[in-house]
Amino acid sequence: MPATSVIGLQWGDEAKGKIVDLLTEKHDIVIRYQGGNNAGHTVKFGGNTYKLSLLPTGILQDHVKSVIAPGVVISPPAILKELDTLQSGGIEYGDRMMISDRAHVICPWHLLEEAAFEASRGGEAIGTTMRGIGTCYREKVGRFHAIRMGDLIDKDSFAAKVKEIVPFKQKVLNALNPDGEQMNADQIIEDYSACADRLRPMVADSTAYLLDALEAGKKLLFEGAQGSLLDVDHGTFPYVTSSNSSGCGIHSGSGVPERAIENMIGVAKAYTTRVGGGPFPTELDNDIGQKIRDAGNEYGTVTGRPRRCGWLDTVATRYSARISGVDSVVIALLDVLSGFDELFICEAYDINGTITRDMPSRCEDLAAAKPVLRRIDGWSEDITGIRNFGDLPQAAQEYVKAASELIGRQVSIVSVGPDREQTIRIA
Ligand code: 2SA
Ligand code: MG
Repeated sequence: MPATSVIGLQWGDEAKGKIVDLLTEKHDIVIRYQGGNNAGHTVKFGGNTYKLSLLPTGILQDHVKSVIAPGVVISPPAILKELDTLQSGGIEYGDRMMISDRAHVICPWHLLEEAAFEASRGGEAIGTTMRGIGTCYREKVGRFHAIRMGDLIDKDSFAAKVKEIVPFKQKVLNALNPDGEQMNADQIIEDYSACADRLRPMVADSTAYLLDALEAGKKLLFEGAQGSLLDVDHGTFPYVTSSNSSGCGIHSGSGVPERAIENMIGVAKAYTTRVGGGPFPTELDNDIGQKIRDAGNEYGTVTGRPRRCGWLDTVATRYSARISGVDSVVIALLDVLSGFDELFICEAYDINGTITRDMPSRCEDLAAAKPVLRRIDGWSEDITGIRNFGDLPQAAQEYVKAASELIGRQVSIVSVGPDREQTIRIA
């Protein structure tokens, strides 16, 4: 089995980090291929909690090489801060970190522009993480004023680019906000060049490396960030992130052919969360939603924002599983649903009187969608210590079976807590 991939089937935060960490043991290389430090992965083991943002989860295990592929956008100060935090927590990364020279660089103007754009949208704001993700990707796709890691580590070329870009960007920013921050090109060159000096040994042609590794029989693990419904092409546009966060982004973001992936694993929470704006048909803006938020500690890993919570939506997760060709599904955080009298799973949408199981393409239609709900008995037992599917309360087993049937995929793992051991494998 040359390559495995783990992707989120919802709007992110599906507990992909835990699943990637579990699978890492049997892999040689873990790859991030899209997104940037907007992602937040929490991994717990050995009594420690590690919060990762831009770094692949593989960085936590000694035998693994971690690769940041061309499709990722990189903030040099943020990646160094993350590496330093890990090192002070006892994780030695040494030469286990590789960053593609093709990956694009997030620069200070990207953050300033994003703040101005989001403010100008008022109530229609996307609710981004404000990390300059979308504005950096816009430059890449626009092929104008873009800087890649290969440019960053070339001192003269980088300085020349910054000197050209900063006055141009300042004019745009001043037009948007005359009282806004004034950038200092020399300071940016100095700060980023200091970062470049530390990052240079890690920057390489990751595409050639991965293709060679594949031919040599190494085992690759692709780690998705955010969730499929935030995919810029297939998600709930415009309330999405700016990369292909479904399985569709693996090939374009890494340069590794799609056919190398033999196992596509989709991760879904037993309920749904969303952070940021945009329609959310099964949202529970009430005490039940609050109870889920409290039990699941549903707050953004990066921004600390409370996540919106709701019932499991299998119109959305089925769609995600189909577009990415998911082989099996992980149902995560099932333990959070203990203690409810009854539970509901959305099996279809009622959009202005039309019942559908297909995901609408327009946000206006998704906003109008009323969930058609299937009622399932709840259970009261604490299930965090259970390790066999048959030992789960009957109602919890029924819940997982209903989810599997409605998503249309077999469930291979049920997660009942954040620790590695709190995992139920289903053959
Ligand atoms: P952006 O910053 O341009 O990617 O924001 C666009 C939308 O994508 C959402 N988004 C996320 N949703 C869930 N989790 C994410 N990562 C962090 C986490 C988020 C946090 O793990 O908790 O800490 O707030 C993530 N990253 C981006 C974002 O909310 C916008 O809706
Ligand atoms: Mg997260």
